Amino acid sequence: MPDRSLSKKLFSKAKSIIPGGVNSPVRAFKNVDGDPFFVRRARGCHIRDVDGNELIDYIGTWGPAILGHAPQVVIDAVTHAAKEGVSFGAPHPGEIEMAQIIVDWVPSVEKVRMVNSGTEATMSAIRLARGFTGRKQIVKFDGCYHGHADSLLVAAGSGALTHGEPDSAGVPEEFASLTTVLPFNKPEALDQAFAEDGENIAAIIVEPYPANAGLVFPQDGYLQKLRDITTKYGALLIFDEVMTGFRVAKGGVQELSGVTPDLTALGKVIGGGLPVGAFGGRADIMDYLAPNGPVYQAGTLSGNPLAMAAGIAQLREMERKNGWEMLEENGAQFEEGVRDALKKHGLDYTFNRVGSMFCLYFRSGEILNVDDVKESNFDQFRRFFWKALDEGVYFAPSPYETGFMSLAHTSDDIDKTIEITALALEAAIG
Ligand code: KE4
Repeated sequence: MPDRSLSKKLFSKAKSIIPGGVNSPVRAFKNVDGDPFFVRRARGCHIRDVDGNELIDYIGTWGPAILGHAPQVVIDAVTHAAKEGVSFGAPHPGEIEMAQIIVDWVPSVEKVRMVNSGTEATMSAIRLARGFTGRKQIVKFDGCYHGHADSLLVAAGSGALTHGEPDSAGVPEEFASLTTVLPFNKPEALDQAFAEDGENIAAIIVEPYPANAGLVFPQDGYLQKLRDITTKYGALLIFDEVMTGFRVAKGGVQELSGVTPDLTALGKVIGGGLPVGAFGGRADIMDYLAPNGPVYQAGTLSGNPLAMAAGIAQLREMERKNGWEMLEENGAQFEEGVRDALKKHGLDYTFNRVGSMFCLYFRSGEILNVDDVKESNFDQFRRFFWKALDEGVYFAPSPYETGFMSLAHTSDDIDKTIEITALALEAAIG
């Protein structure tokens, strides 16, 4: 059993001055009934905690570390940029270079605005959609997470298609009622919602591959259905590609699926680990944003030179190495090993993967949406998580999260992970 005594001491201190001891809830390990470790250092695919325990990391700071932690190209770029200044609050060339990459790589994006988080990106995209269409209602899907803006912290209403109810204290029901929450992968629910309310719907926002309920895939034709029904009713389609953007493909899910949204929210990978988000799309919609148009949106640190330098360095390195091919190779090696381990234990559990994103569900059968995820065996998941961690592999501390691989995961790291995954499965099933 690894020594985590210093982490425990730090966590106790942290809890006295930081709510829950963390700056983001998922880090508190509540979903696995334990205390988090504290990180001393992260390089490549490895994390070292403050007690000196080495871990192979499959979270990658929730997606940004696509090259691995602290890649040299990012360190060099940030170091160089910092010598010129760390924040200007004024336009600088790095913003144009970043915008050009996004416009060139992401099919839907003709113009883009930088922000400082995925939440800001989706929140701003929603406001822009409402401003552009003059409509109020937003449609989202149960199990999809788009950050913590009030309009998006909304749970499915009591009735199947009633307007949403707050999913957090502090969100007024008046706000929540302007968000309709539907089940994902249920086209009939879409038809009914739009038949009843279509002329009031400003936009659908969707994670095209929902990755906050594990990793869920749209059934054939479902994304096209979202595209068709929003076009038919004059609503906008917003893809939240904060997780999938630049990861599942150079141009994200919209490149893989051929379905082009009107707006796209981005984040994580484009910051190289520094705080960044972005939202972009059709020029005629984006030009509704201040200072051109009537929809206000702003940010002191938006387009920050260090964050731009980090993101540009990371994206250019992915392009130079054709990183997406390598991520697919890594992912395929890992998937083969996990499926072998499952077979050895006589388990037909569902393992979903796209490129370097994956989720092992502790249940069998197709996962269509979050209702299916709720049928998983969470006790087995928790035993699996802790045994893997004790043996040196850090998987997501929640059954509702997706795992991430990076270019820094070597074949040996993956083989070692597969051995540990087999041990963790043994512990899971007892
Ligand atoms: P941030 O505001 O956390 O940068 O991004 C919000 C967001 C938006 N859209 C999607 C699809 C997301 O997955 C996220 C945030 N992802 C979570 C992990 N599932 C971040 C981890 C955390 O909350 O600490």
